[in-house]
Amino acid sequence: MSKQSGRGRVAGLPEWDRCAVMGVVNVTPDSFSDGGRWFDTTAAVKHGLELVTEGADLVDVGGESTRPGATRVDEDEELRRVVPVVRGLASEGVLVSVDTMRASVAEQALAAGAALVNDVSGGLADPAMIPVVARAGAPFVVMHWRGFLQGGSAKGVYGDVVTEVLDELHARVRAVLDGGVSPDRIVVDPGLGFSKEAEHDLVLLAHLDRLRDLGHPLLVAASRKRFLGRVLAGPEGAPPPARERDAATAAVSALAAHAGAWAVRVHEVRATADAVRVTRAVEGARLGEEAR
Ligand code: PMM
Repeated sequence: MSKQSGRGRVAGLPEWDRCAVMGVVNVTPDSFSDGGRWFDTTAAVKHGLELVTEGADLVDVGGESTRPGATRVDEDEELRRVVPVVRGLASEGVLVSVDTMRASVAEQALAAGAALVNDVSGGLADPAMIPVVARAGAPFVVMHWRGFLQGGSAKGVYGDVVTEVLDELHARVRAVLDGGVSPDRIVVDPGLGFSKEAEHDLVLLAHLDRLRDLGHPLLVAASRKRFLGRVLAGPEGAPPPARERDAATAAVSALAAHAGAWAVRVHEVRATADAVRVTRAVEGARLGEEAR
């Protein structure tokens, strides 16, 4: 994908003429951002369908919280949470992404109708992940990840965060390609909030153009994250709770769409669906001027 060719296209998925919207369904009792309200198959499927009605192009289903300090769920429990929700949404014609670090969950979710694998570890957490994705010919989100310890640890120390994230993502993309995943099915993601402080997330957002130089469609997942709480709180204040960060999330969606992101991943879809459409309309107006 050249810089000129826009936000890029992912083989095996539809092509949108704007930044796509990925709605989040966390099927977890302990998610920091939606408090496990959808911890039930029927409620989770219903919520996913509502997100589509609100304008989600894809729905990302996850059964394991990745928040700092969260304990891992065991494999059977993750399968039990995720697979029926994937099946339920896919059977309704929803384009489903599965958010997992486990190859077994990815494999069973793909068999249940998932169209995309979203692995926050970029294939690092489970050595069987890349072979499973390659064999299935599935699109794969490769996120920047430095391991299970997050925030406050040495893993969150950077000299030049943009260059280091770029280099580390580049190395992961190489490993994924070497493992047989086709280049036109790889999506990259800076991993906002993962081993990163608020200032790192902001610098990465300021340089999405450099992340696009990796040559793969870019996913930006800022929704309700800590750095937004910090920005909204100001230097002295207390950060608002996750649920009160949706307007700030929509602002990031517009910025990311304008910077050429392929997709944004959000919990509250409606405002972001509007943001990406307004961004598209402004881009259309500019293209119209340039054509005149
Ligand atoms: N962040 C969370 C979960 N999954 N997937 C991708 N690709 N990128 C992210 O930054 C990311 C993710 C954080 O968890 P949440 O859904 O509970 O906010």
